[in-house]
Amino acid sequence: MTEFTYDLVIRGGRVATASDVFEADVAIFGETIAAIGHRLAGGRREIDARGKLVLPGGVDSHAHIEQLSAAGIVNADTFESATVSAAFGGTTTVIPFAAQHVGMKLPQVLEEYHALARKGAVIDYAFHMIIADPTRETLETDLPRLIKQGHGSIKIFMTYDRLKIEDEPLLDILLAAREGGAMLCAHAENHGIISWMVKRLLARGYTDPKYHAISHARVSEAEAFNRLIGMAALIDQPIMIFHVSTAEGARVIRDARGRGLKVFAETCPQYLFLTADDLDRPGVEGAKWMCSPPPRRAADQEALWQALALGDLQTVSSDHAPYRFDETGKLRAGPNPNFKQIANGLPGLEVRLPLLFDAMVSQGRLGLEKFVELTATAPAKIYNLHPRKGSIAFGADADIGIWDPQLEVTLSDAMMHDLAGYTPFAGRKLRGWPVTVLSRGRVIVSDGKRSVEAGSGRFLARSGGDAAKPTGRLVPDMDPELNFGARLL
Ligand code: DUC
Ligand code: ZN
Ligand code: ZN
Repeated sequence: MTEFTYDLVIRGGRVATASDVFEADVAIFGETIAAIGHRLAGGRREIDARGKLVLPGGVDSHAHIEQLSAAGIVNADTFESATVSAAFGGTTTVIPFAAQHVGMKLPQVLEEYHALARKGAVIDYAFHMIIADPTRETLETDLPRLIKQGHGSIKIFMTYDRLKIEDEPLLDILLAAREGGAMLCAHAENHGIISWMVKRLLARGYTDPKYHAISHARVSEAEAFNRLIGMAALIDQPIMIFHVSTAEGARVIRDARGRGLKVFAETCPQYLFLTADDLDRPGVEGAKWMCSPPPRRAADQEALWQALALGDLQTVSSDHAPYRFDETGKLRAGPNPNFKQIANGLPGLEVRLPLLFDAMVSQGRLGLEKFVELTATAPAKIYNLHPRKGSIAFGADADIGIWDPQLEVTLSDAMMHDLAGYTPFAGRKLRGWPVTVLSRGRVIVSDGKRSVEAGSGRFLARSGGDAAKPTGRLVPDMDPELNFGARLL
């Protein structure tokens, strides 16, 4: 009888991390990477990866799954469909949301989302906790306990009628995050500017989806970023600014980071590959391209690429938020809704990595190591999932995408595995595709076939980690040495 040293050996591929690319065999024992080297001993199963790239599975740190959204409806996907679609696109870790709405108790919210994920998820997951009702019970009793139980990040919205947090409670939440050691993530847009623009556009009969993009005036982003950064600096609380869409927004972040503030930020494929012109289609078809913030201009795309290159933005997430183009989703208010009646969001878990691979590796923009960094290693580090997730390293979970860098794929609605029924990127021809995907050593997708059970994904308990640690530098107003001795933190 043959004795095998490893359970699986991926042989002869080019391995990439955020810092290096090298030829090696990768051996897996159980759920983790047991060896990386040349001529490794045999595995019970072997995968010939010659001519292929062996990359860490993607970490998508911003996705709305089976979630009660700002529009008051649940996204099109289940945890099963969303995570299967993620797996087909090479993503093996996802951080969706457990969304509190006004009147809801946070522990119960968490329980419900955990139950959904336990039943459906096929890849590993953590949760960001959305806080929309910052009562004393939520902030003083529930939140500290839930953070300790492994929910190391909080999300707030500065806009949306149902969810928005005003400045004063936002300071309370920043302080609660600081005390619990959690990261504070934000959807930062100025609510007043957007509402004012919406009312005037609708009153003048500008109702088509393309006016959604106009209603989110560019200044609404930079203004909210500045205000949030100022409040976070007052509390000395690290923040993550979600879905940066404008050149001005990226500049605000660059300036804050230049001043030594712990401000992290992401953008998404829709801001790198789409523009507001994509919403300009006959009838309400443009609804399929409606998200908030909206896609902007070609010059913003360039500014965002530059911000990624410089490190001003550290990650690219999908902001997957799928709604069907029918009466259950985008057309819930009827066949001819005005833009304000249309749910915001795009499906994107499956195409995030292939779109970025094509641009960054096949077309050469920023290169393979940076692709790995932005899509896997950096989000794993920021959300304290590294070194278990986000890299190919000894002892890491064997979450791996084996990519055929030459495979050409034309994106189509029919090939998607989520339940949105369309992709806003249909028709794009991409080079490079993940042909085999492993999660904790299990092959979960291979040559277009799924081989994983619903509910086999695991919850990743995590604290806020290093990224969420305050700098320890207090602004004068908060520093007892400089504010007549008042202790406010
Ligand atoms: N905007 C959000 O704020 N969340 C989900 C998707 C979107 O477009
Ligand atoms: Zn958002
Ligand atoms: Zn979002």
